[in-house]
This record gives sequence, C-alpha cells and structure tokens, in this order.
Amino acid sequence: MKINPEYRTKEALLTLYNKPLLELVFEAATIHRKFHNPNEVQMSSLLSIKTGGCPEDCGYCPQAARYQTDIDTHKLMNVDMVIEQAKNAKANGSSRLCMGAAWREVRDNRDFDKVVEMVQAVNNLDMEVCCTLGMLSEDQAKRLKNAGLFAYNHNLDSSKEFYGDVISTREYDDRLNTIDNARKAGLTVCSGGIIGMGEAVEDRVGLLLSYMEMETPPESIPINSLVAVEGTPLEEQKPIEQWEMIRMVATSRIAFPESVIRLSAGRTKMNMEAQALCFMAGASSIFAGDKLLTTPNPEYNEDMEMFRILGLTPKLAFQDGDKPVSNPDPINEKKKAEALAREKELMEAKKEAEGFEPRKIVTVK
Ligand code: SAM
Ligand code: DTB
Ligand code: SF4
Repeated sequence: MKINPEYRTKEALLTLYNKPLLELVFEAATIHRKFHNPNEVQMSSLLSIKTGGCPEDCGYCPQAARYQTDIDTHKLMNVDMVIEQAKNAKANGSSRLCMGAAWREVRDNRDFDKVVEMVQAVNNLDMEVCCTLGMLSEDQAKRLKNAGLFAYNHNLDSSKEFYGDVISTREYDDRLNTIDNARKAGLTVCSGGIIGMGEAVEDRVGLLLSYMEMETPPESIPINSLVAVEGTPLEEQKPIEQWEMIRMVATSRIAFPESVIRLSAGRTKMNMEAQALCFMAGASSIFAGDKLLTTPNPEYNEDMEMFRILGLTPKLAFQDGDKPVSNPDPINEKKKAEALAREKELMEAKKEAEGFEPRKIVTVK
C-alpha cells in the first residue's frame, strides 16, 4: 500500500494531523509495524560536496550566496576525499551516503563528470548513494542512474501555497518536474519538507497532499524542522514544539505506509524522548554524523547511546531495493580514451625528437 486511500484529501489529512497525539502515534505505530521492522533505523550520512555560493534565494538556506552567513564555502570536492569520507561513514554504521551540492541545477560540465565518478565509487563500497544537486534533466538523471545512483533527493519543502513565501527564484512546478525526471530515469525519489518556517498546519498537510497526487509517492520522505541560521531571512523563526515534529512524522507514516520517513534536520533541538516518539510513530531513518550539510547534528556517540537505550539497530543497505548496477559512464570513458590517445601521441613525438641528431653548428672564423 503506497498511499493510504483514507487520507487522499486535505480535510482528511488535517483531521489526522490534529487527532489526540497518543491516538495519532498509536495509529502510526500500528501501520509502521505492518510495513517496517520497528527496531531498525537507517543511518544515513550527509556530505556537502560543494558548499555555499548558491544563486537561489531559499529563505531557510545558509548556502545562498545572497545571505551573509558564517559557513565554510568550498568548490567541488575531489573524488578521493569523497571515498575517504564514505568509508568513514560506513565504518560508523551508515548504509547510505547523501551527497549535496549548493547548485541551482546540474550542468553538463566537468563538475558533473566528477559527481558521476563519485557515485560509481560510493556504489562500489556497497552503500546506497543519494544525490541532491538541484534541478536536473531526464538525461542527467539517466546518467546518474547508469553510474549506480540509488536515490535522488529533491524537496518540495512545503505546500504549493506557502512555497512562494520562502523561495522566489524557482517554481514549485520546476521541483515537480525534477522529481518526474528522476522517476523517469528509474531512480528512487527522496522528497520531503521543512516545518517551522512560519507555515500553517494546512501547509504541512498540503506538502503531503502534493505527494498523494503523484503517480508514485516518494520512497523516502525527509521531515526537517527549520534550523534557523543567522543571516538568513528565517533567522528569527521560533523553534517549533517537539510535538509538531511527532505529529508530522506520524501523519506522513500513516499517509504513506511503505515510504521511509526520515527524521532529518532539527534533531539537536529534540530530546531523546521526543525522538523516541518519532521512531515509535514511524520514523526509520536519521542523518548520522555531527554535521548535516553546514549546520550541527547530534554527536555520533550521543546517537549510539540513544540506539542502545531504545534497542534500535542500524539498518543494512539495500533492504528497500536492490543495489543498482554501476556501469561505465560513456562520457567519462570517452574523455579517458581521448586523454590516453593524447598522451600516446605526446610520447611518440618525444621519442621521435630524441632520435634526431642535433644539428651541428659550424662557426665560420
Ligand atoms: N541545492 C539543492 C537543492 O536545493 O535542491 C540541494 C541542497 S539543499 C541544501 C537540500 C535541502 O536541505 C533543501 O531542499 C531543504 O529542504 C533542506 N534545508 C536547507 N537548509 C535548511 C535549514 N536551514 N533547515 C532545514 N532544512 C534545510
Ligand atoms: C533533507 O531533507 N535534509 C538534508 C538532506 N535532505 C539533504 C539537508 C538538511 C540541511 C540542513 C541545513 C544545513 O546543514 O545546511
Ligand atoms: Fe541553493 Fe539548495 Fe540552498 Fe536553495 S536549498 S539556496 S537551491 S543550496
């Protein structure tokens, strides 16, 4: 059951969200147990492969170039560094790596060629590879799929109605289009939103309604609560009550019984009891590691202690889908062959030059 037919309308979702909390959690926990192992939680690591300098104006985001925020910007990481970080993440129990780039959209350039190599390398480590690179075309999505990408993350962030209050440089429909392109390429979709940006409860369920209206809802739904970062337009937003996160997780779980609900940004503001209720209500994934993309996340040891106390175990990779085959990338292969041919030509020219007797210079006295 990909969607729960009882909650196809905004009214039904709203009634569900506003139910007495413990009843809501009970209903969510009951559904969760039917479709998932309640003691398993996936640990996924985030890696910001390109940080800051983004041309977009997402009001929550510290990586938008137009806001004065205190982040360490850097250009695209090299592939070796990504492999090192992925190995570290895996050794610490993560079965998924999500690579994020502060791009408006993917461009067909050398940076994208490098991202394709990163996907191949991380797939080779037997990890689920997810990318979040902004808008992308169907061809670009196919290229990533061919390289072994498991999932593409692209959030709708909120309801269609509220979206324009937070972002003006790209439309809701652009986001839907990117999600569609990922889908057409055969990628699994990770898409969710942020609560605590000043939206109404109607907007929270409006986000879920957008997923209800899709032919296939996302396999993975991250629920973030706003990390209010100094320098962004949303810096003054008050943190939401922990109950709101629990309600949002539970409502998402009930509406999309098969999807993985990810308890994402905002955990540093939650205590263990509230997180436990989220796991009870159907969250089965967290971002692990002491950094999200640019903002803090709970310490690794703190999370391990939480797993121990709650009796949770890290979920292994590829429990919700086969490992994608990683094929050679035609564009990178062609580039490599051309570089090899150039090198060969150069060597031959050098050899030929070495064979020549240097011309004797005769000086006339
Ligand atoms: N640039 C790409 C894009 O926007 O699709 C990928 C990276 S972007 C940082 C990924 C997601 O992180 C955003 O869609 C948003 O949902 C989430 N995000 C960014 N800043 C956040 C914040 N301050 N608090 C909570 N979530 C945030
Ligand atoms: C998602 O929904 N949340 C993650 C992941 N997908 C890419 C990102 C959270 C970013 C929080 C702000 C930051 O650290 O920059
Ligand atoms: Fe850029 Fe993504 Fe941040 Fe928006 S959320 S400003 S697109 S990095």
